[in-house]
Amino acid sequence: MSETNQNQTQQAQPKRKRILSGIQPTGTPTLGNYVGAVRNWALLQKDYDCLYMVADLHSLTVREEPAALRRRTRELSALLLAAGIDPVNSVLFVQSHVPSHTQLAWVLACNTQYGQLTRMTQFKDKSAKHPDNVNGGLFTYPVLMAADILIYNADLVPVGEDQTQHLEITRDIAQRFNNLYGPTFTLPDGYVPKAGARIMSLAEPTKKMSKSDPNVNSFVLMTDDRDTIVRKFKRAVTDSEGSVRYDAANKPGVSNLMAIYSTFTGKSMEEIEAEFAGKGYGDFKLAVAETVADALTPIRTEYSRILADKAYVDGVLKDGAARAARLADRMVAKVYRKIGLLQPER
Ligand code: AQP
Repeated sequence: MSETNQNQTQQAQPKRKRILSGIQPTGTPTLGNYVGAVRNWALLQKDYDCLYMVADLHSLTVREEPAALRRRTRELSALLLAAGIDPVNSVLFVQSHVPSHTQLAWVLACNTQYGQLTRMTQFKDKSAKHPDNVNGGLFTYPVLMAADILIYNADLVPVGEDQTQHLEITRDIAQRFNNLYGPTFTLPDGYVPKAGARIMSLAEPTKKMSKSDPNVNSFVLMTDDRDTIVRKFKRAVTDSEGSVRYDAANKPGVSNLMAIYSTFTGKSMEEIEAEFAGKGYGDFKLAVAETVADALTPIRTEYSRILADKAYVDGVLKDGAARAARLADRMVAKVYRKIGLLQPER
């Protein structure tokens, strides 16, 4: 192909939209994190420019043991690589390795109203959950999240229901800033993945499955082995009716297991009901457990291999931070200029 033709082909390709998403190193990711986030992250790489962040600064809103936080940050990075995040085509980085996030967060905090932050339901929920540590970071968390997104001019942010309010405040902050200082930030949209059921706790199926839940039987970890997965599903809370039937309001336990099974098999609820008609919960739970174990086992094997190569993981994170910082630093310089901070001599 001639150079002119090649240039024309390149120009004809529409610019790919940019996605930013993060996960906190507050524990080993669960089946919920996998279905709701990580699995989709791997799939999105085909169609979008993706930046994926281990949100270590966000995790500080809850008290963390320093050595555990450090270890989990590397483990989580290795797990994301094992689950298919491609560090060449996507940017995988640790939030605190790109200091511009906190620089922008301060500027945005000065452009965010106290009243708006007090309306965040997650702040109210998390304050109730940790009444002994209702810290300022918990309150201003949405501002840091806004900075994470706006600093890259992300077009799309994959969000669960619990994060839609934070995306709204991000858009508000961006809009207000743009009105005051001229067009600066892209207003991001939420991205609802095609497959992304909300996975509930196996012990209390009206509560979402969470990696920081103190009850180890409430979750399946992405790194659990087959025996552990089977044992946890066998213990999953169901009901006394004994029939596999989807009814989220009255049979939350069974319905959650059906949602998990459906996610991995692609079967509809009707097909699952037909498959297990006349069978007990024992058979059903075993089938769900085996299906989940089949999906997670290759990731677990790859995870052990990658984690053993500490230099590789750290190298990926170093490269990711440098690539993210190139974009982020440019945005912070632009914002500083716009708001009137005197630029230092370079
Ligand atoms: N149960 C879930 N079902 C579906 N998706 C879920 N996510 C979390 N739990 C479920 C999605 O995982 C992504 C990363 O989450 P996070 O680590 O940033 O924080 P989180 O949502 O608070 O997740 P956890 O596991 O509940 O963490 P802790 O226990 O620390 O609070 C998000 O995209 C989230 O939607």
